[in-house]
Amino acid sequence: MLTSIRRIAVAASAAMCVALPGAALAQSMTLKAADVHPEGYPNVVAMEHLGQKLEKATNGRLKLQMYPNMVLGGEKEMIEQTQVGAIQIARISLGPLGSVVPEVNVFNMPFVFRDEAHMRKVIDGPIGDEILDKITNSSVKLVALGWMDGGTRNLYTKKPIHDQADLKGVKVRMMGNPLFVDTMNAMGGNGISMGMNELYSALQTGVVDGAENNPPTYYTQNHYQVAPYYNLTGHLIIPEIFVFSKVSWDKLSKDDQALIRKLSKEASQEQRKLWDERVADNVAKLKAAGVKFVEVDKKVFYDATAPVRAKYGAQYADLIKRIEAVK
Ligand code: BDP
Repeated sequence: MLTSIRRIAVAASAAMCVALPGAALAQSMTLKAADVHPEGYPNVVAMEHLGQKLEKATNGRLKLQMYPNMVLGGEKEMIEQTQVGAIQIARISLGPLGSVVPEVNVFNMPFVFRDEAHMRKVIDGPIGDEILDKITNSSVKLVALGWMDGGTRNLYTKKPIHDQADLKGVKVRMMGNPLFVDTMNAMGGNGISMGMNELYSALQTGVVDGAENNPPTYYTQNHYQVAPYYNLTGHLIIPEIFVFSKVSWDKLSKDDQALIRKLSKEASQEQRKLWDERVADNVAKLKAAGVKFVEVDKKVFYDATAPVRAKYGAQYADLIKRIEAVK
């Protein structure tokens, strides 16, 4: 008897939840998602799949419209548009985000991760969650939803590079964040900060002599055609992230927010799988196209960038110890 009364009470309160607050807050929305990468790139594919699942789960009430290939600008512009709610989801590198949320710069420091496996362990664990929360709890009006893989960034130029002396006078494009300009200057070159949307023509016209990125970006953006030496400096291993506009997030019901969070986890996992496949494929294509992969003694650049870690790392000393302790 008691049990059945309890059951009725539970059922009634559950029904009310659906009928009252849930229904009242159920928003219809088409989420604009932006990425600098083109269709078919792992990050773009994973985000499109998130959108398809979201549309299905909400019977079309929430949809996602993808704006790939820098059509909404570089990442600086994307961040700004997301902050004001003109874009709902921006998939960006943590690099430019570090200029607006300095707390995340700990991951943007040269050689902060031993290798990609180390980076993955860190972002998958409590430290990764803490950094996401730092973004969400900061004043920048962004909700950090999840990580994506960005592999290892290597230096590409018109001539082989082995040490600081080889980089003398070489202008290298870096992502928009003073930390990266300092990093390149410490490595021996001249760091020049610019968005990826300006880079191809800058390489062609000689405004810069080279840049640095992971194999899929280097290949996909055709930069290897202009700068065919891929020097394995491995100086930066920067995770990527996707963030939601806080202005738009606050318009969603708790249930919709929870659904988007769940699908975000799945998107991160899917991207990682696609990423590994893409790296292998694009490295093979770069080799077939005649790109020279130059072996570099990383220690040379690790030592050269010590002053950058000293300058930026002091404020994250404890966190850096915890990152190093992740095995
Ligand atoms: C790529 C990242 C992208 C950045 C780009 C860059 O995926 O988010 O915008 O590097 O260098 O690896 O700007």
